[in-house]
Amino acid sequence: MKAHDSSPLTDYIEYSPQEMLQRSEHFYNEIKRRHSIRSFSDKKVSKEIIENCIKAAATAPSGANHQPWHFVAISNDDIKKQIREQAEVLERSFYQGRAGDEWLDALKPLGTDDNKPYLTHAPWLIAIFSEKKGGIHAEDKNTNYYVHESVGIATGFLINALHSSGLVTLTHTPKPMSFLSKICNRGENDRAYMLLIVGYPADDASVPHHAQVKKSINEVCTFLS
Ligand code: IYR
Repeated sequence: MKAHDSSPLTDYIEYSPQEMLQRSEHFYNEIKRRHSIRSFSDKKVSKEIIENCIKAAATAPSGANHQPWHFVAISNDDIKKQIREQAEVLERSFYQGRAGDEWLDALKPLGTDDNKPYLTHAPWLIAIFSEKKGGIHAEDKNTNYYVHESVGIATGFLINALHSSGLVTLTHTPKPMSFLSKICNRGENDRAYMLLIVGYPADDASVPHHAQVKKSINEVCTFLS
């Protein structure tokens, strides 16, 4: 490698192969309990928990370490109401024809429709934005690289952090999402990537059977050994 400033890796922990196997099994068992939830309780969640999860998300790898993301964490009732109203307008046109028959058929087993009560019931909405220009310092305006991949990885970290904290989430992508930039006061450089709904499940929360069908390891993975 070419000369560059660095410091020794001091926080790596090497586990024995046996412990590694146990940890990998444990992680799998934990993450497979994550489900997309569409019925939320209005029970409050502290800002500190959300902040820690966003701090975890923001450790994700990114193109040239530019960290091309911004998170807007919303617990304000008026703002949640605005988001719900505007999202439901878009969802109505989606379900009334814009989606097309094939897409609507694919969604039938999930039971979704244009009503999005969780947008006002859940204690937190986290709007995730990707940034076209940026850099390692927040004020930089250089080109960002692999923006979609980077923000996708950070979003995965965030979902995992929230799940590990004991919360449930829903990934929501009303289309087009530009209304979120306006409500959240994000400028031209930011593009809404996803809206995460975060909180406790309602007592009657359920998981569609369709969402429980997971492909087997042989279907999703090929080992070339
Ligand atoms: N955004 C719509 C539709 C929707 C689309 C997909 I692809 C899903 O996996 C689930 C829903 C909605 O939220 O209802």
